[in-house]
Amino acid sequence: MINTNIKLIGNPASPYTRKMIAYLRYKRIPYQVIWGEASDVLKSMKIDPPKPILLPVFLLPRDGKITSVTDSTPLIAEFENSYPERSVYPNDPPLKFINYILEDFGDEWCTKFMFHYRWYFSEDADNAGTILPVGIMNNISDEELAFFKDHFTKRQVERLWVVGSNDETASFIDKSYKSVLKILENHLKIQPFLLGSTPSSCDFAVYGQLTQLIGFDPTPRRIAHEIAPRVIGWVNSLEDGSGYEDKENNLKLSDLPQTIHELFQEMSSSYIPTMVANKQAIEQGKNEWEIDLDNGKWKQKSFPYQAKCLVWIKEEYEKLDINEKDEVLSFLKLNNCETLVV
Ligand SMILES: N[C@@H](CCC(=O)N[C@@H](CS)C(=O)NCC(=O)O)C(=O)O
Repeated sequence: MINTNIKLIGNPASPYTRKMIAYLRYKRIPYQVIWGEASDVLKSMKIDPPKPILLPVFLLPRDGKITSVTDSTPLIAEFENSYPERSVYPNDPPLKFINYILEDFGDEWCTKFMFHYRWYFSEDADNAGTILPVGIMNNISDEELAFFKDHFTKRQVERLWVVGSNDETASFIDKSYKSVLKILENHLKIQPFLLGSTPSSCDFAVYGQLTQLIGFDPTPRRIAHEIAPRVIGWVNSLEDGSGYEDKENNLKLSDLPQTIHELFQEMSSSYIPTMVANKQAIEQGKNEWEIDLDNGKWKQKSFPYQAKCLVWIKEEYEKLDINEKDEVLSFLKLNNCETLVV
């Protein structure tokens, strides 16, 4: 039998790996996960690594040859083309655009919660340092584990400032995490997924980060248990949505409940100003930047990838017709988010 399963290399503690596995399961696309250190796995398969090597790494045919590729959002877009059944995109173009923003919010802002809580407090860093190495190679000796724990922990703690987690931003990140959880908790009282009664790609993005925050790292897990039980239920079941009914998402942007407006209001004081400031810093050739936010200062290293995310958001916006743009712009303006597209 010819094996046509899609292969990916990942780590259970990688939020983007979890995003993509949950997506593939929901879509009922056959796949095989290779748990491992991507560079070693690729070397053993004689496949050139992607640049940079980020998780998960997919092995997909390109120009007739199996090639390593990364980046979850465009990969979902590619799979949606090849596997149109059980679409994770809303049919209404303005809502599809809102989904695109929320997917990016999950990938680029919620990941700051994840990285911060994983490595900022010693209890969490100790947990991650121990479990990360055994997550992909559990038959290592105590000495090897001690070596990898030390190596991983040092490397990641040193990189905290890259995502903007530091003593000045810690309480801002904590407030934003709690606020997002409370909004999602209220939202899930009204509908089962972010954009209606069927999962969209943004569900999988936010889900991916939350698998870690509520299932792996002790501090954010405790917080979620205190304030957001429905969010925990949502994450646990979205892990395998293969049995969810086939339903098209025919919701319109104008049907969105107040809770999604609240989520955008939260984003207007966190995700959006930091994405915009980061892009400006990149354009001005600055290596790092800082801005004043409502609840404190934000400081981080300039991140070229996130500047590109903003360009892609604008490209998606440009695909809308004039009436659709108007509708989206009124929604964004209502929630102070228009700087994302203007
Ligand atoms: N935009 C990428 C981000 C993937 C990503 O950042 N993956 C992390 C792990 S979850 C990674 O591989 N980081 C490399 C490192 O920490 O060295 C996506 O959506 O797939």
